[in-house]
Amino acid sequence: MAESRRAGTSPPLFHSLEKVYLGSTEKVAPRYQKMKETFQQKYSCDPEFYARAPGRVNIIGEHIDYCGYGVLPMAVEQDIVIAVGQNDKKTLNLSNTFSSFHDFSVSCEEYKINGKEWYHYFLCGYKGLVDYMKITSPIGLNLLVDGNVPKSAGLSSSSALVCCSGLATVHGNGLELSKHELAEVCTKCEQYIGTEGGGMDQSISFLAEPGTAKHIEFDPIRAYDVTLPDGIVFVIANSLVEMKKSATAGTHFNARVVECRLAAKVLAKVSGLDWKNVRRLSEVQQGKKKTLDEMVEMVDSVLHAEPYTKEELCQFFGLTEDELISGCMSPSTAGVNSFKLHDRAMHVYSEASRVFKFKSVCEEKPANAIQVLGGLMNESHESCSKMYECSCEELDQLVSLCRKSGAVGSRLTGAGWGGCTVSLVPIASLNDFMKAVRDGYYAADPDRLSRVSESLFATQPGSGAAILKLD
Ligand code: A2G
Repeated sequence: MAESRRAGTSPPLFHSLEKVYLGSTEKVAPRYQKMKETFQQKYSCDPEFYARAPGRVNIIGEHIDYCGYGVLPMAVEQDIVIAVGQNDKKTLNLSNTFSSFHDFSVSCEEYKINGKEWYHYFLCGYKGLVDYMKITSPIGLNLLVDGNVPKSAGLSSSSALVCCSGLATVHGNGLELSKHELAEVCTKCEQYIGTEGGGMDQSISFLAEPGTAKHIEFDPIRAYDVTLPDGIVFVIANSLVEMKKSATAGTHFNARVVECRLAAKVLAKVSGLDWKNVRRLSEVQQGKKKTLDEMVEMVDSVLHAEPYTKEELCQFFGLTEDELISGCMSPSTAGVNSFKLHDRAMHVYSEASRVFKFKSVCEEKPANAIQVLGGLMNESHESCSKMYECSCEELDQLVSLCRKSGAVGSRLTGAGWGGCTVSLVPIASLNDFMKAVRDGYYAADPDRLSRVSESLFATQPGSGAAILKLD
């Protein structure tokens, strides 16, 4: 098993454009030049450095990172870049190259994270790192943000901004931190904005390396190279249904986190474990020393398929409703009263098992590797759609069109409820595939068609976050 690097020996942070963009600088150099000019116009000086952090596509392992299980993503080329300079006014001056994201200035010592505007994601990363690094007298920063990760599309644009902000904050204050530590801190600080996700997005944004997907495990974060088979390519197709994780967190994302937590506690109590301290489904597996297949059987025998109510759970645990809410739920989910514990736990244990199978097929390379990998991706989608209920009509439609158009496997990627699909496509059928998906999904609607070039594209594993200093 090829382990990339363990905590403490992270991939390097300082890079040249050539290394970050795999030699294709002609395409990206004008972007940086333009940022430099805009920065000069705004702040009357040159940026001192650029921080960049990529988005990601998750190949397999959905909604299991926050349950303690490993995932298998890769970085995409699309990223957030921040041009950074210091100021002596103790202010954070934030500007965005997209005019719809308005400028924002605040004291670098007194600010609030209490909204969902774009700069609050910057502030999450800023606060997380200032606190972690114990920076008592932060330096004022002038910042210009530019991003090309599609928004609300499941490619992790918001985490890329949080990670990029964390990196800009550390380096802008003249400090350094390993990529592993940056990933750990950025994972935690995203909770300032109210989502209770796991660490997948932040880990891959920092630890990605070109040419390899990563198997990422948590507590502590570890990243292992996964070499994908030759002769295939991953194609991303955006359904163009926007998934607003922050806006719908109460009903969708955070509710799933709570259902998984409650399922873990029920399984732990039935198994005689210390259920009050158990919070994740992986802890039940470890506590009982069972395989994932045995956990799937346990879910079937212990949890009923009908949704649980708060009343039933209170009775089962011997808790009052207030105790249940404060101990197991979260402010945004306090009003939820239907918990599909069986289906959510079934998804998590079976998906965790698919990640291990996917990884071992990549390592062992059997003759039918591509078919097996595609099959695992298809099973993952079915489980996301039916057991986890995080798909939507358009995603299901797109996945089935992708399969009919030559993909060996296709699934939603990221949180779901909209956003993108990822498909495994043999290189030999790539052109036919692209044409069939374009005609079948995008050409039917003028709005979709106008966005097809940024919505349907083949991707390869890109590089992780970096600091760039350009002449
Ligand atoms: O959904 C989101 O992208 C989560 N990220 C990520 O951790 C993972 O749970 C994913 C579903 O697999 C954040 O909450 C930042």
